[in-house]
Amino acid sequence: MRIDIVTLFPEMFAGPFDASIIARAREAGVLEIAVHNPRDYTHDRHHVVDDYAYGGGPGMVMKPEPLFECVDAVRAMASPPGKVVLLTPQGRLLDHDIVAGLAREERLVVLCGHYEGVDERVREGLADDEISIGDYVLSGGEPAAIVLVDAVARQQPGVLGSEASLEEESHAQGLLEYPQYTRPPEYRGMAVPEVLLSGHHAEIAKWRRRQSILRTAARRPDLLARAALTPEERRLLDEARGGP
Ligand code: 6GU
Repeated sequence: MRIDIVTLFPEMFAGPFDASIIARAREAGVLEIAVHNPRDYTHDRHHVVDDYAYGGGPGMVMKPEPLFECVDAVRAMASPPGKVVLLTPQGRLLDHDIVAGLAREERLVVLCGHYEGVDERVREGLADDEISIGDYVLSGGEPAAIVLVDAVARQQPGVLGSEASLEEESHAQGLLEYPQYTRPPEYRGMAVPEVLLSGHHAEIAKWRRRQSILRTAARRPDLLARAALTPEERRLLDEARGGP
């Protein structure tokens, strides 16, 4: 998969893309990342990328021409042209299903918004999709692009140790992760649950599944509506809630 990032701050990506999972995906050849600056696609002496808002008001707006010209040039650098994703707090909220969908694309072009926003014609005539990473405002789309690239990179085949770990992961199942422990068996008076030390794999799997369900009910009840639970697991939940 190839991801092209269009940003006024290419330097923000140097660290994050050279470590951990993203670096591993790039080294494995399953992910190619290129970063581009729309400022390089201006034609005036001062390389102006923003301007005052028509109608007045505080803050600057990203001009359409550098973004359109940059994206045109970037799309011509490789094929397929790729879906253009605008990162904006007005986008649809990123979740596992959106990540899984984007991860199946052969190519993405990711636009990082800045200043008070981008000229509306960028949404209208350039963006195929608009995504937000949460209900708070970032200074720009760059941290969101790093989040998106990380989430998409770990879905690429061969990036995680085993393919099984992807399906087991939190959110892939619509549930939160079960509690994890490593050595020592007791630390500062806190003991590892006995079942995990028992070596009974079926019992361990049962305990983990139960913990996932109870933890999701306690912390993220909104997720449970969509989780695939057996009738028995639904009963466990009702019991935990003090229901029938
Ligand atoms: Cl994608 N961009 C900005 N600027 N703020 C955000 C965001 C994106 N997602 C959440 N807040």
